[in-house]
Amino acid sequence: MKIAVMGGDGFIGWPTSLHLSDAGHDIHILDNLSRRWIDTELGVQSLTPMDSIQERTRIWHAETGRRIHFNLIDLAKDYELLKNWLSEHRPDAVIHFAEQRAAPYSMKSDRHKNYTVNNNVSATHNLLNALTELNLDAHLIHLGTMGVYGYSTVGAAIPEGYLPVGIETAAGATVSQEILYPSNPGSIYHMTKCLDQLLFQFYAKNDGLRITDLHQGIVWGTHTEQTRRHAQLINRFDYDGDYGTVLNRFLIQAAIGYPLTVHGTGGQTRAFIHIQDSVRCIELALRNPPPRGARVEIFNQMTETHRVRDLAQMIAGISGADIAWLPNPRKEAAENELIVENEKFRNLGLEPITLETGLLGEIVDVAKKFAYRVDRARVPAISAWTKDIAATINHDPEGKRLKSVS
Ligand code: USQ
Repeated sequence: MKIAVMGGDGFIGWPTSLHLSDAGHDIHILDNLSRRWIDTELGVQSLTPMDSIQERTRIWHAETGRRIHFNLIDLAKDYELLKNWLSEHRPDAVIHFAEQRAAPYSMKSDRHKNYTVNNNVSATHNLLNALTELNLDAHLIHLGTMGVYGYSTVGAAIPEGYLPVGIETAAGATVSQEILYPSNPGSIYHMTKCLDQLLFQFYAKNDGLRITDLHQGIVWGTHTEQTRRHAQLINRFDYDGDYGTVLNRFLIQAAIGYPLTVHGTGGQTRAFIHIQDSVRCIELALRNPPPRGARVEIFNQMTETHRVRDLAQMIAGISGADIAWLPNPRKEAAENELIVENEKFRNLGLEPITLETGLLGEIVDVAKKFAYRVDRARVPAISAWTKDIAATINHDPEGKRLKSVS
């Protein structure tokens, strides 16, 4: 299959490109390299040393004989370039990762809110618009988020996208329908993914586009089978307060002797998936497109749920790290339960990698190897969700803002 990977230079886009190239597909990355520019803006770098995209693809070719093509295109701004590329190449599938994906970054300032909304919504709409205009029947796979649902449950599992409801008619009868599960975003970033859902719903209905939306949990790990093959194929690995995600952050913190940064009581329960499973799920979705004219196919791309404090306590137990109970910079429920349905990927053959699988040690080893690259001052998460919360957050790095250490 000829596959366009939008955002193929990013944390999941790169291992996905390698995985699908390895499986024999013809991979074309379209990327504006914005993550690299954001690193420069924030003055942080990936824990792992990353080569340029051109160098990475050169190494992949030298290792495997397979080509991954790279095109510098900004989906949100270069509509004509995007349309011309799609028209010339007519891919069989398009995988869309080309969005700003960090909740804390999206909440940093009014400028970051504007950027995230403009970038994410325009990128998605430009893509849908171009596919429609070109009559291109490519299967579009989008990397969405579990965060579209919010995280609280009413004691029932969160279904895969659609909620069955009964609506009372004026005549007193009950009509059964399946509606998109009510959106409940917790950040500007998550809000853009909710808006994406509506764009997908419209274009599937109006133009018959074949769309799969993957509602993914928090990804942990860094290596996949292909990124392990050569030192220069290594994936990026974020540890900073904006782009680092909770479990990877805790593992890196444990490796460098930094107290584990639990926000609030750590009672937040979230869904998780290992990066190797993430790329496997994308391949499974690719093999199982919805038919033309069908509603958007939605999968919950997660394999287990955990409470933040349980993760911290588990990692502290393994590593001897301290836990820092910090004031929460986010506006989110202090405690929540989370039950999620994920039968669809399991029925397609996914055998999940779980926290017990023993890969935690591998991540700590990667972190120790590159610990010299960590700027400890960039570990705290200081992007506050509201002006009131911002006023209570002390920006002093390491320890000085800790409420208590246990
Ligand atoms: N948290 C801590 N300490 C930290 C970092 C985070 O306690 O040092 C807490 C946060 O307050 C939050 C939870 O851990 O309650 C998760 O935070 P996160 O930064 O790991 O994840 P999040 O901001 O939700 O975003 C990440 C990805 C995003 C993806 C989402 C999936 O950056 O692209 O969509 O996970 S989900 O969380 O299921 O919505």
